[in-house]
Amino acid sequence: MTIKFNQAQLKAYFVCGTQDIGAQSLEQVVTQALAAGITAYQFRDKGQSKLTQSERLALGQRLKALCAASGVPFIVDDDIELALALHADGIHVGQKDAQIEHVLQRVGSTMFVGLSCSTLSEIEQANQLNGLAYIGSGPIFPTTSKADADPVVGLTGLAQLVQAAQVPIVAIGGITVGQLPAIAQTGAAGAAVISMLVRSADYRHTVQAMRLAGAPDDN
Ligand code: TZP
Ligand code: MG
Repeated sequence: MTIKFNQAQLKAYFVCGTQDIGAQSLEQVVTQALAAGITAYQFRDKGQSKLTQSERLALGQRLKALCAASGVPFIVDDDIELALALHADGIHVGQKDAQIEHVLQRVGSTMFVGLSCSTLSEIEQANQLNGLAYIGSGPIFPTTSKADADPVVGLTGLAQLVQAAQVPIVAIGGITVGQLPAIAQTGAAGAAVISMLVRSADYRHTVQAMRLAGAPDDN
């Protein structure tokens, strides 16, 4: 059974692939993140990943099962075929990835769809789409986790994107615990992070800070 989208899932959105964690096990990292209370997990295995497609499929199956056991949506970055093979709950696509209209048409009835938008014109185009669940906007601050990241959006820029968008926005890129209140102030539904969590010495404390930022959720 797939997990349906709701906005509270954007509160503590963890993005991670093997390229982000050195020699650690991704299953162990995701297990810890789930135990700490993340509200969504995105399997983004790309860039410096050393996995073959069949290894990615096998690992993805195990990660999907871990998420399902915690009732947390499992979202695949970018790869429609992988998302379908894994019966993912959601797929996230960037502006440079597959055509969003095509993605919505192909998988929109079986999983929820998120799209990256970092400019007002991208938001305006996204507002024309039918069935988009959420938008990911960033990088809000400089990031070392994405080589081809767009120019920094900043907090003022984020607030403008949130104002313009017709679906909830999750902020991403260079977010630290200290910035969570300012992110929430923009009206963003939550934060999506790589480094803040994988470099944290205390996952529970970090995830709690994400969940407590902004309006209270119902968890
Ligand atoms: N998209 C925009 S910035 C980014 C992605 C995937 C990387 C976010 O990683 P970090 O470590 O939280 O800055
Ligand atoms: Mg992408």
